[in-house]
Amino acid sequence: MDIKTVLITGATSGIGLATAKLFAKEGYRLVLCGRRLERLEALKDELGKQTEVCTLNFDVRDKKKVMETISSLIAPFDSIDILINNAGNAHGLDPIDTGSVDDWEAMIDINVKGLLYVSKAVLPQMVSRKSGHIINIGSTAGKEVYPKGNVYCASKHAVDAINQGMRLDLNEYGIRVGAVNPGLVETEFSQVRFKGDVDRAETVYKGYQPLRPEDIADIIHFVVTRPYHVNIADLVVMPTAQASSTIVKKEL
Ligand code: NDP
Ligand code: 8X3
Repeated sequence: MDIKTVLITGATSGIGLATAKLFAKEGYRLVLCGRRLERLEALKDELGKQTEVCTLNFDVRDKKKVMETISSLIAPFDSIDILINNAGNAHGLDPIDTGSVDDWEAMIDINVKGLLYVSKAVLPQMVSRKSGHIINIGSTAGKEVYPKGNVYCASKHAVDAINQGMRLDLNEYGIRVGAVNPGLVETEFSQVRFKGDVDRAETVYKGYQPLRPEDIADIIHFVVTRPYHVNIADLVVMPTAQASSTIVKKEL
């Protein structure tokens, strides 16, 4: 059987981690990326018992390192069939007039520019093979703007536009491009957004059943296992308790 190679950014936590675990169980060859080296090493030990695993340690903001690291991949990891552009976070939840410029820059540099750097590093091989699959992890925040979401929502609207642009420009090469846009998923996302304030982060997911990262991993797996003529172009998924970014039925 032809073993497919999947590169996942942000594999050290949350959605990326759950996706790495599911894909390892399903026998995919994995290239797992993140900044936290100790987590990457632990993952390689754990998932390496199930499949071939290679880890890449870089900050997606570091353009040079992204390019060098991905181009240094050797066989059998050097031919990426599926790219999951997942790395990203929100930083802060503040009105536009008081928001931190550092937070704004982090979100634009990571969620938008980082996604572009990784894609730029992987795309030439997909184009020359005339096959491949890119899954961009967007968000409901890329579909609607909510109060104090300003720049995070802007970064995810950019991902939405990049997803559409990639699909248009890569159409002639037969490359599949699609986005998965989740609503509220309980991961380390809110801990990062609130700079380590675990209590505040927990309140985001209290009083209802949020999505679990495994729910998104299942969906990503469904997306990649469709026959090649089927491209799930843009998928939005929310917890049943969530109707929009601001309407969540909570029982507190
Ligand atoms: P987590 O905080 O649990 O995971 C974020 C992942 O991104 C980590 O593995 C982290 O790894 C990686 N990452 C963050 N910054 C960088 C960086 N500068 N360079 C490299 N890797 C980085 O959050 P989620 O799993 O929830 O988030 C994953 C994606 O899903 C994000 O794009 C997020 O916007 C999106 N999303 C999340 C939702 C949610 O409610 N949780 C809903 C909708 C979309 P490390 O720190 O080791 O580098
Ligand atoms: C994460 C979901 O609603 O916190 O993208 O922006 S939300």
